[in-house]
Amino acid sequence: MSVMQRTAKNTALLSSPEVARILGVNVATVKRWTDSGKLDCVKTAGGHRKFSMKQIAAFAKDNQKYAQRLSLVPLEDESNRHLSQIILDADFEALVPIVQEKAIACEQSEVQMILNSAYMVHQDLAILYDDLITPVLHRIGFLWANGEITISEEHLASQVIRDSIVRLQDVVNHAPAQGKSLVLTMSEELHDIAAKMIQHVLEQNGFRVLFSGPQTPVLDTEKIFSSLKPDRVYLSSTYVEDIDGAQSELEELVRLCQVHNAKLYAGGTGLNQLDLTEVSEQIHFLFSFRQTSETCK
Ligand code: B12
Repeated sequence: MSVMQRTAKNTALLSSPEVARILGVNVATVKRWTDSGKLDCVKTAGGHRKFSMKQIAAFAKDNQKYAQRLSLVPLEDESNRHLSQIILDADFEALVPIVQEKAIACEQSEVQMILNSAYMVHQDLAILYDDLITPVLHRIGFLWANGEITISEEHLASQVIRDSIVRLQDVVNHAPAQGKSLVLTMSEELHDIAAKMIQHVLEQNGFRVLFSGPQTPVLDTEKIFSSLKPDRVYLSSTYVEDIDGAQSELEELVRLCQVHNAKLYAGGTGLNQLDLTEVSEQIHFLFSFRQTSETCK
């Protein structure tokens, strides 16, 4: 199985032969480097050397000669060599159009491989979500609004992205669990990708998350508050059609959070449609996934 398939399959740890291929050396060299401490590895109970992408990235940083030929994706052609390099360089500006094209072409395993590799090298979901996934989704929305892709292409592409970020969770290192957060949208909301990303950022930071997903009937959540007792609530709102209905739901959420002593965070463009004057004191507004990550500190 190729490195690409393995990274796309969320196999977080690579074997010595795979690392040898990525670094362009033979297996004996990899073994020698690990024995001398030049290349970090973890050893399995059976004594086999295993490597995370982060360990390989650390090696590449200290050994520029090998960084030049580092290949996270198969080396067969020049475009893959380029892709490998921009992932390592965290060149998100260059990555965005590539991921967007692959999502529209429904190349799920390639999108997955890029996300997994980028995460394994950089280890920060909030950055990936702010600088890669959000711009990709915005571009997909723009192409649809401009009539350059059909609504069904937009559906397929956004589901490729959604699946990829969900599967990425298998390679994410989670801090030990603390606290309990409820992540929700309001009852008319079909957009749940931002909410998913909030869930992931919280989990990476060690929060246990109750994710109620799209179309949560907020007026019906009192029982959830009393039985599951979340200590934080994150509301994501992207699109509001029934303004009065959404306003009532927001006000009810503010009330429930006060009664049940839970902190309320909210973000998303849908909030721009609502009157926040009466409730702004009770809500912590968030504008990025980096900020969401900060709420965990
Ligand atoms: C994918 C998508 C869909 C998918 C959703 C799939 C899913 N499972 O989520 C489907 C196909 C279902 C869909 C349906 C619709 N969609 Co749509 N969709 C999109 C698209 C392409 C991406 C949305 C997304 O996830 N963006 C990524 C998130 C992260 O970005 P964001 O929403 O801008 O959020 C940012 C902030 O708001 C913040 N944020 C959001 N929530 C929160 C919460 C917290 C706590 C924090 C910290 C931050 C935060 O995070 C982002 C940071 O940059 C956008 C295009 C776009 N510009 O985003 C259109 C878009 C949102 N959709 C739009 C529309 C009009 C619709 C439909 C009405 C279409 C229709 N006629 O049926 C329906 C509405 C359904 C409904 N009732 O909700 C419009 C909304 C315009 C508006 N604001 O009024 C957009 C902008 C497209 C456009 N260019 O016109 N859509």
